[in-house]
Amino acid sequence: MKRRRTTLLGVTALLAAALALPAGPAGADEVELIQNGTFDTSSDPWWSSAGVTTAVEDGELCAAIPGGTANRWDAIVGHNDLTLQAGQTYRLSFSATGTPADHVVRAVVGLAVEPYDTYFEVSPQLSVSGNDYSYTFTAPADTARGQVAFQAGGSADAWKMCLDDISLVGGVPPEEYEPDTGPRVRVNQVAYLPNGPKNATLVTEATEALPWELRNAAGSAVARGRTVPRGTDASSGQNVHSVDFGSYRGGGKGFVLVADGETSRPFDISAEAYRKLRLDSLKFYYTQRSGQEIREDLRPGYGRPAGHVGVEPNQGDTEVPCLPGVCDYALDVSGGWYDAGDHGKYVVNGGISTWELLRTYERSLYARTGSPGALRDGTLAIPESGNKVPDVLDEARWELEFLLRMQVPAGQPLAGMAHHKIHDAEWTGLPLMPHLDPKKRELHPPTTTATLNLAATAAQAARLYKPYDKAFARKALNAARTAWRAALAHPDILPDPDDGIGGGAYPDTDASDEFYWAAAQLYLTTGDGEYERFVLKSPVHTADIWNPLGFDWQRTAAAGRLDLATVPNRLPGLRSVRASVVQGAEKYLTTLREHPYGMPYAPKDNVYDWGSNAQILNNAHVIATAYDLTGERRYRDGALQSLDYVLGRNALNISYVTGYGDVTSVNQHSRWYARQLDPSLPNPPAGTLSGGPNSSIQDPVAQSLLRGCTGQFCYVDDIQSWSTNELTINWNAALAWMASFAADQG
Ligand code: 9MR
Repeated sequence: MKRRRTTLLGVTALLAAALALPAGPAGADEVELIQNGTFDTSSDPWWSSAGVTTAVEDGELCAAIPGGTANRWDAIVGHNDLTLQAGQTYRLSFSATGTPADHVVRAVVGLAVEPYDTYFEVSPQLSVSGNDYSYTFTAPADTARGQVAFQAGGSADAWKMCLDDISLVGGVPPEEYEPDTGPRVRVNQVAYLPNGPKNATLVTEATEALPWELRNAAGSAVARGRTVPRGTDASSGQNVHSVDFGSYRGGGKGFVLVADGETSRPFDISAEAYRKLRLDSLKFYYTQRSGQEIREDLRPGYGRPAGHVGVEPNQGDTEVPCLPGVCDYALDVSGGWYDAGDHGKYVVNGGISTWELLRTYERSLYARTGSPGALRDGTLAIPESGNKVPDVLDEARWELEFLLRMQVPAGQPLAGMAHHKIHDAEWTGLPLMPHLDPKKRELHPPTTTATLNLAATAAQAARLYKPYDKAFARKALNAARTAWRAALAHPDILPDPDDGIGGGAYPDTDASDEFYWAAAQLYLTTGDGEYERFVLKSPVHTADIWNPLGFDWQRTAAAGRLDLATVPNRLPGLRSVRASVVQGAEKYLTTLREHPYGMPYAPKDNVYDWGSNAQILNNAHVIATAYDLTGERRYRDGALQSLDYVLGRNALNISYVTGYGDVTSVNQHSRWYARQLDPSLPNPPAGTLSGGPNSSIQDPVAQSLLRGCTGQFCYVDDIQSWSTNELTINWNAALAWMASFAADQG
């Protein structure tokens, strides 16, 4: 041990509050697991990986890290044979220096043996003068083969890392995580529309109405009123009041709302931000593209080489075999969008994402407030801009071409079906740029649900691309019809819920909603009696599909119903189809009115779903569609008000859209927007939605910080919290549709 004066950096800002808490109950049961973390005379039992030389220097363990390695785990200093207990809380602490400065070390506690599970990890950037680091986590499993490892590879140049006072203590009290939620007046931190609803929430102990004041950028009060006490909000556990300042019709930037001695974060009253968000939320897709270089001139700060085109170390998506025993051909399944923060590409999920983007475009053609020009050629700064095709269609086509490639070729068993997904044979760590992913890529078995996702979106594409590319429209329609017939012939080949190694499973136990969706799209495009009869006979057609959670990649009936209600067609009983959408909207409006945070989401038992932000936006989408159908203002206002929640009017006082609001999500789980792990990488681009609160907290970071969390609080903006803070193509599609709707109301 060397004596040094350092600052305790703690776990980054997010745990700062916890560190300020008094020490736990006497620490009597605390047990040190590390043998020799002080390096007074020797480095035993620490080991280092090949290429790393270590020496004890001045009471520290110093390691010469070679340059020119690709991954963090290419240069390791570690300690094995640790026994960890599931559910037990541990504190990992150490001090470290890095010379030259700014190199990153990935400190991992996990399994020392296959499958090398990570129980906890953190990646601080080291300084020359050194810092002390301390973190608390809860072990998710029992093992006697645990390990602490400091992974220091992945740097072009050689550097030196010195470690000291390494400690792993068991039996510590669990972390008390207290998020910094800022001022108690909660507003949409981005913008309210001048002619739209304006609502806010005040968190307070007060039970009687309080005065509020709206102030403009100059600090003058421009409106006043009184709050409405709402009691305890179940979704947050807080006592709250609501504020309605909708009677104010002025506009401008930099307003604040003041109540109970607190001043909200600033916001605009303007439609401008929504016109920008409409485009940014759609621009998100270009940077998710696989199989193509991302051009720095089109996305400054986000340029990168093409991923998975067969250039080493990638194995490429141009000739991908099936999992052993599934098929004996290989397919070119290059292109498409990466699903999320991983490098997988899934037909189920690619489907709903493509549908919602195409519906954003189709709404612009038919809705009373639609503005087709807003999505015209040249709006999204993509390589196809300038080809006279609306950019949103060019972007969606990138995915559609991939979906078509996933179809089983004629002459093969299950011809016409679609493979469920293609992804790595094993999960990879973070960060990892797409072009550096070395893992084997594999096609997974065809499923009925994937096949119907293909049928639905290819049929929808056939009508929308016809004016621009007749040959592509024909090709898409043929593929859709083929897929439809294949699905009818194999109606119950459902995805294996356990097929989740190296990629998501996207399981589903019921394909009747996918059948309905595909039949509806085929009918809307062709008018054929076969599809019409199927739609009319399907029990899904008349079922109440408007459940509290809303629609998503697994619950796709709405993707049929909403289009039947809004895309011109002559289906018998069309009136009741439209009426059913309005009934759904009424349900969600009732939820919204009863909710002190003004959102159309109140899941059963307050269990927030994985990706709750998108569920909320999709419920708002249903309300907005009721406005498109009826022109009634309450639906328009309800849909707009729902956006407030996602943009800051929430218990955490955070905007879940990067770049939109004063305090926003920026560390969404992604292998390439991994700035939190590697400062040379960017955060996600502006207009990226985070999944948001998820009561089931499946990842270790959420499990160590959020155990026992209430609804809205089940979220942390940490890159390793993949169950609360990922980005995905389907969630951004929900944002894009709603942003486009809002922009049209300006
Ligand atoms: O969004 C998906 C969520 O609804 C599921 O509950 C979860 C577990 O199956 O998977 C989510 O999807 C992930 C997918 O499996 C892999 N890519 C990232 C997706 C977002 O987290």
